[in-house]
Amino acid sequence: MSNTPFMTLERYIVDQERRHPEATGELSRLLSDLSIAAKIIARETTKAGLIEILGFSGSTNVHGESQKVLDLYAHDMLFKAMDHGGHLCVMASEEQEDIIHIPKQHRIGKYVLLFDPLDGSSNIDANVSIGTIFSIYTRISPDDGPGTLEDCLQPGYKQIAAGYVIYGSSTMLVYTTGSGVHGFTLDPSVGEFLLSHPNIKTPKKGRIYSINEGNYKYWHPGIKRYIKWLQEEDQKTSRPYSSRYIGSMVADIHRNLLYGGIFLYPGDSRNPQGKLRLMYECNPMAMIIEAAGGRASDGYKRILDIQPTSLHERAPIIIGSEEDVLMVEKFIAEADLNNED
Ligand code: AHM
Ligand code: MG
Repeated sequence: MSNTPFMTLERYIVDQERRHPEATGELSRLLSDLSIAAKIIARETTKAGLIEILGFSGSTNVHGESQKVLDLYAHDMLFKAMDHGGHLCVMASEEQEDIIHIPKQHRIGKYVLLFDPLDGSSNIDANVSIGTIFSIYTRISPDDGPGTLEDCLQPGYKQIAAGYVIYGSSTMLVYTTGSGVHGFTLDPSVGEFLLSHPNIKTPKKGRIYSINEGNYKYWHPGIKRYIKWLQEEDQKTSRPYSSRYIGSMVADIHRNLLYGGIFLYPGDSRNPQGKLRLMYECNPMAMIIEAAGGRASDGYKRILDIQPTSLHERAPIIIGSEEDVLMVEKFIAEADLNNED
């Protein structure tokens, strides 16, 4: 018999709350609502390959079209699961340009929810893992009115919780409220998330690097030199590293969280701010990785310290095992010092 306690996500959340008598239970209910949306999205993503066969989309059978349907489905599902709980004052989604207000008929709460409903969705047709990412803040606007853009534009260090759901060979929900990162695996037969990865700690140093090497030509010289350095042989520093790149941020970072390693989506000469969105992708992942003992930076400063100025802004990101991220920062600083290009 295994020693792992039988712990559903619901029970875990309630237990955590009991340890903090000052907690009102609102955040717990919010997380619980999120987990329901995650279960429904998981159910739909596992049916993705059947869309054409069963005609679920009701429209064309073009591959790109069915991915878009699922993206929007996930966005709608999260909105519908979260709009009426009374915990939120405003939401924002990678799929929608403006902030999302809570419908007038529902109670307004003190929390702010930002989410990327289906990250890595270009991978759906190839049956590759994708994910939902979420980020939670406490509102800063007066609590007698609707939430505002300013509530959404808070720096990442102000997040009070963050997490992701990975839809892979199994569905997992991983979240943190700042102390400890906890992973729950969905048992599809009973429809419950069960604690499978308590208190995840990421190794201080890994042996895996994840980056889109097709962009090599456009990288900063420090990144170029760092990646070449990783490929050299040196037993003392466990080089060469292995290269693993799925092209699905949640999946790449989830693997590196468990095994150790580094994920990079740097800025480059074509896209100085990189590709990934600060509010929906970089900040929540940075909070999780830091809570697991790792590090997340844009090459110069901590991701969580960036002051956002717009909802959909992008940021370069270097994230993972602490020693590996520090090493990239060192390569970048050296290249800048020597004026390399
Ligand atoms: P998306 O939000 O449109 O799905 O794009 C984000 C995804 C990330 O999951 C992944 O890390 C990245 O795009 C991959 O980009 P690229 O194909 O340029 O390597
Ligand atoms: Mg995304």
